[in-house]
Amino acid sequence: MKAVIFDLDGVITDTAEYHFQAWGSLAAALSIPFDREFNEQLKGISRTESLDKILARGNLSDKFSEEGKQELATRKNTEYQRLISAVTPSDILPGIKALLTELREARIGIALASASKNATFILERLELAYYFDSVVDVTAIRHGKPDPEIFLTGAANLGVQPADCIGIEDAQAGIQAIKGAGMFAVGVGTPSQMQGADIVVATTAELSLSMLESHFIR
Ligand code: B16
Ligand code: MG
Repeated sequence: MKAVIFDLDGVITDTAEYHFQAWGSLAAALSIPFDREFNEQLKGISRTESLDKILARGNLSDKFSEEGKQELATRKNTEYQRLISAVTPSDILPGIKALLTELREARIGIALASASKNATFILERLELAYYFDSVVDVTAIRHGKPDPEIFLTGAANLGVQPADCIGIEDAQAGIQAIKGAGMFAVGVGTPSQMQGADIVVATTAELSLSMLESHFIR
């Protein structure tokens, strides 16, 4: 194992909850039903793809021009940025800071593969930017999760082979992307939400260097 490539939302910090709240406000304003089960489908996918799924659910896909959709996406992002502006290092999920410290000490590469255009801002708010050898620039990625491109780019940025990497994800689309990249996939959540993962942990508190090394198979 030469590198660990992390998802952000739902793995390093629970900004997944803020995405849920921000989309929930927009859906309510448009009278579109929105719940946690449906929200699972939005995890790991881009802002515009998320909006398309929400509008389709409300049968409103044809009601908005591209400009109108852009305006809705900006509205959601403004609310999301308001919520994440209050993020502090106390919002780092359990076990993550200790794992990052162990990985650095062991000189194992660390990359971030987040679909979020707000990822760098959030890492800075969490005071974790220092740990990352690479933060994949999502604006340069042509195909989002479940396509493996973002994880393959993370491995390339670190100069390691995909087979030597572990990817950690909380979304089904993310697990698919890790496996498509030929990496070992660690899922955070319930086994039913993490189909295809090589191992699943219920919470990030279970993650550590020794735990990852004991399960890792190339
Ligand atoms: P933004 P991840 C993803 O982050 C979220 O899971 C997903 O819900 C969100 O739509 C996407 O980022 C884009 O985020 O609107 O901030 O650009 O899980 O890949 O770290
Ligand atoms: Mg995620």
